[in-house]
Amino acid sequence: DPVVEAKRDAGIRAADMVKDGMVVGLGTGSTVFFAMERLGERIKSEGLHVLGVPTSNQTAMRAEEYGIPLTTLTQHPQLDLAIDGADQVDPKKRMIKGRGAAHLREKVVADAANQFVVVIDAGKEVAGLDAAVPIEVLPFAYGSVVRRLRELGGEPVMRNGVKKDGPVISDNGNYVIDCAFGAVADPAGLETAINAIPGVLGNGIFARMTEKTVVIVGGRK
Ligand code: DER
Repeated sequence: DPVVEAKRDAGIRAADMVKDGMVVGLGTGSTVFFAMERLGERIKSEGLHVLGVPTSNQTAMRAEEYGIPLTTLTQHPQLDLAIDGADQVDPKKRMIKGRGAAHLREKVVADAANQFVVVIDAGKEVAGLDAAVPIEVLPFAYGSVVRRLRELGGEPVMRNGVKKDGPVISDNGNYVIDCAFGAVADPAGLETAINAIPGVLGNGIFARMTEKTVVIVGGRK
């Protein structure tokens, strides 16, 4: 499958940017897992010394499988780089993330990193961001947040489980809303406006870290 091969290529290239002794943010999703697999191989074959800060329970479990030692932001409040995937990336390296409902910790880890390495296949590249925005919401605040999102011009939809009835519960114990706004004309402005709503813990627009972002498109040098 050419998409899988592109994801693998991007992941390997990102993992090969890691230098001995680095502390690395580990994102969530199928593409970054290829980077983690490669890191595990490098630990075994080269004796690479690296520590990872995981952005989800799933990533923490994968890191254990691959033999990547883990640490925390308390131990390492600043990271050398973070490797993560994305759902949409525009020409200015602004992104929408959160398909995996891990975007709250992902943004914390990306913020803590000196460099943000995003690994994608070409299908994620868009001229303009227009995907529904994943938003992590305090369950207590669900009703009022829905109202505020509508006032912002959004169409909020609760993210329900597939193999679980009722709402998806994030690793942080919160709900996730997918909110469509159509074409997002001002990603940074919308990112801030959504986060200003009381009860919103975070959202999947990543528009404020483009300076330190490197995008690796699998299959393209
Ligand atoms: O949920 C997330 O933020 C993931 O990083 C997602 O955006 C990318 O997942 P993928 O690499 O499996 O497409």
